[in-house]
Amino acid sequence: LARIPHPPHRIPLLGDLLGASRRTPLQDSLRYATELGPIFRRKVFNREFVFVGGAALAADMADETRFAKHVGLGIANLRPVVGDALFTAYNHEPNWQLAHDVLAPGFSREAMAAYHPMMLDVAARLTRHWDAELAAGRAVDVPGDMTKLTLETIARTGFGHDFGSFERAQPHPFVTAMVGTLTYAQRLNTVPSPALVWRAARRNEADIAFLNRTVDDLVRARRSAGGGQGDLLDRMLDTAHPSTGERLSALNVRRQVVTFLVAGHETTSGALSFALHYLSLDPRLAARARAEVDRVWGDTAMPGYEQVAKLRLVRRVLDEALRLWPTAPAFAREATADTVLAGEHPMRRGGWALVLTPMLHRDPEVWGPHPERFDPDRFDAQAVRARAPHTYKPFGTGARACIGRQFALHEAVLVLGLLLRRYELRPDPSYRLRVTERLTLMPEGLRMRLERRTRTS
Ligand code: MNH
Repeated sequence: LARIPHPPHRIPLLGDLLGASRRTPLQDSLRYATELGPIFRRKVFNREFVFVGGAALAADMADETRFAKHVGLGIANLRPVVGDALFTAYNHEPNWQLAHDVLAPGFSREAMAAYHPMMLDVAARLTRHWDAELAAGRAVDVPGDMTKLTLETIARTGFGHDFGSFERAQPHPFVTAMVGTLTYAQRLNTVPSPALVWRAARRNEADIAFLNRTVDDLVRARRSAGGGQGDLLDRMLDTAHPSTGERLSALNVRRQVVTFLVAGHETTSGALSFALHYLSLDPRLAARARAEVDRVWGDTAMPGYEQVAKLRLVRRVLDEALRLWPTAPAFAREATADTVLAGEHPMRRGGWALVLTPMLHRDPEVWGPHPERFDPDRFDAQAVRARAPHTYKPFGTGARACIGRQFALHEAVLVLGLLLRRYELRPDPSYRLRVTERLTLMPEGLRMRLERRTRTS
């Protein structure tokens, strides 16, 4: 450990807490990474954490024969909420493999093609809302509306449920409770729990109870309806493991539903918001992307499932937004046996480090001298082929990588295509990107004006 640099002004007891912000721990760590290099440590009270932002180190940690997911920090803080559900399960917990095998077919091509018409339906609710805002001369609340869209999409496709988000002036209380638990879980990293005021802990318990109640109602409704159309919830309730015949317990189903409702919308909402931010700042890029949508989709009101993946530039815009702001901005890896990281740093079995994805995605060795520049052409086929493996990880890595990746990409490309085809995006000239953190990243206060598009071609 001694060879790993740390911030210069360590105070006894508090460690490197000085100058650290409780609200933006990730962006703090990014600042440290710039000063301290590709690997560094931070001490918070008596706990020492190792952070990795360099591409060579992160690539070594992607080696599944020596490293695996580590459930620590923010993720471990979510265990009281979702226990051994897919995202928060320890590698050795049997419910991980069980749920993974039962739920993976819910993300197959065939499953995705069945979700597609529902995704179009939810997107139409967004454009109706945006048309109304436009007609009223109002700017739109981008992250707020993207959250409505993505929550309705996962609720509808996965669980046959409608939260009615677009019919509400305020976010659905499910979202408020979710933001509460995510924020609380993040705060537990930077403040030791005894110092947390009793009220925050109580509030968190109330939030968890609300999430559980919402989900229990939803599950009860499905059971009394005698099943749905073969969605994720049907899989959770009725599908036995293909080889062991085992089923998810009722408690585990509840934890999976909460997991999927949260993991299935919060990060996609941020990704769409960042992409729209960069598109609004670059009218020439937006015009190129729009021309692609016109060329591939024409005037088809309902682009088909197959038409979505054909929007190559729109997809690159999304990839590039997730490069600069991977909305699940870190993942932890632990050594599965004593090993030496990158031939340099000895690690004991169980020792772990946090990979800071936004740093990895800015390593000049990989991304060149101007990594801050937004440039979707970094993802054209030739550039991708030329890049070293394990240098782009917005969806994590290995066996525990994101199960919803294709779902998120399909939904986001579809929606960006529909929005580009319908509107011109006018940024608020006074807006400066500010990123809020609640384990995930979101552009704070992003509003923009719309114009109905007049087709020129
Ligand atoms: Mn998702 C795991 C990022 C969309 C459900 N997701 C992960 C991980 C990252 C991630 C990173 C790995 C975390 C870790 O190693 O500790 N996920 C994203 C991003 C988007 C996203 C950036 C959108 C953009 N995720 C989705 C969607 C769903 C989903 C959509 C569900 C519909 N993700 C999951 C689940 C896991 C996960 C479930 C846990 C998988 C496992 O451990 O087996």
